[in-house]
Parts: sequence; C-alpha cells; structure tokens
Amino acid sequence: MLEEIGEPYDIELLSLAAGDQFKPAYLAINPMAKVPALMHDGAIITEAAAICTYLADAFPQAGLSVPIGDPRRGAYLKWLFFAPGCIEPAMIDRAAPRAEPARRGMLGYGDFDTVVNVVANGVAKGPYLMGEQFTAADVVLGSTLRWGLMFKLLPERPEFLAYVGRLGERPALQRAVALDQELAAA
Ligand SMILES: N[C@@H](CCC(=O)N[C@@H](CS)C(=O)NCC(=O)O)C(=O)O
Repeated sequence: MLEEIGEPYDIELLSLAAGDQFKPAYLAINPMAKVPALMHDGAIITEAAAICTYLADAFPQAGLSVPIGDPRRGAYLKWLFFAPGCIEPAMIDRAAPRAEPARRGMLGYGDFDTVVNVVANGVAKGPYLMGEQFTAADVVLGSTLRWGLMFKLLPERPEFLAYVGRLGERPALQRAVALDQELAAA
C-alpha cells in the first residue's frame, strides 16, 4: 500500500520470533501484539484493512480511494471489509477446523464455498474489484488471496490466479516484494 501511495516512509522491523510484539514499547502501539501498525501525523492506526483505508483517504492524489459521495463507495467498502471479515476467518476455520463445527448461522462469513464463489465473481471481470480503478480494496483483498493461495488455504480458481497475476504486474507490488526479500535476507 505504501509503495502504491508513492510517498516516503520508514519501516521499523520487529522480530516476531523473538517476541518483540509483546514488549511494552510495542504493546503501547498495538495492545493486540500484532503487526502491522502505522504512525502518521502523530496518529497510530492498526489493522491492515483500516491502515489501507486510512492511507487511501489521506493521500487522495494516489487515486486509491473511492470518495464519500461516489455511488461506488459502498461496493469499495464492502470489499475492504470482506477480506478480514469473511475470507480470512473462512480460510483459518478450514485450516484449523473446530472440534465441534459451528452452524452456518453462527459464522459471520457463512460458509467457505460461498465466500470463495463470491470472491471469484468479484474478481472475475477485472481488471480490479472496482473495474478499471485499482483501489485500496485490491491491496487488502489481493494480499489475502495471495497469502491464501501461497499457503494452499484457497482453491486455485482460475479467477483467483488471473487476478493475482494482474496484481503481480504492478510495479508497486514488485517493489514491495523485492523490499521484503531484501529485509528478510538482512
Ligand atoms: N487483524 C490483524 C492481524 C495481523 C496479523 O495477523 N499479524 C501477524 C503477522 S501477519 C502477527 O502480528 N503475528 C504475530 C503474533 O501473533 O505473535 C490485521 O489485520 O492487521
């Protein structure tokens, strides 16, 4: 998301393996002991989807938001919430099933197959969730799909593969992946 915004930023790395996320200095930033966290203009924002929504609104010149008043805003917000609210819990429940399965009505995401079908329909037409406009919703949902496919938590639906293929052509994502690899190797 930061590479898509194109403004300068600093990264502060934590070692999750060493438990940096549980140290008081970081718990003061995010009491959930989870990364990522963003600091901007003195404000701290946590939760990846909230961070991306915030950045898209804070830097409108990047064109990654669908602004208030635009009739497409509702669909944009739906996709931003859909990844952490439906896709991620559906994948995790599939990977680590409950001893006693929950009724469909108890699960906010309903059921895995419906989630997969709805997302596949959402990305099928493309090139992006909102059509020609690439938005923060693609950063959030696209990251979730890339992660789910990488760990084989999602089926390799042709719609998913085509969509993440399009995302992979974006120079910002290529820069971010290269930076991740550089940081991981350091
Ligand atoms: N709800 C959080 C979840 C973030 C998350 O799962 N972060 C993982 C790394 S990808 C983490 O911090 N794991 C460290 C731990 O749980 O100790 C978000 O969407 O930002």
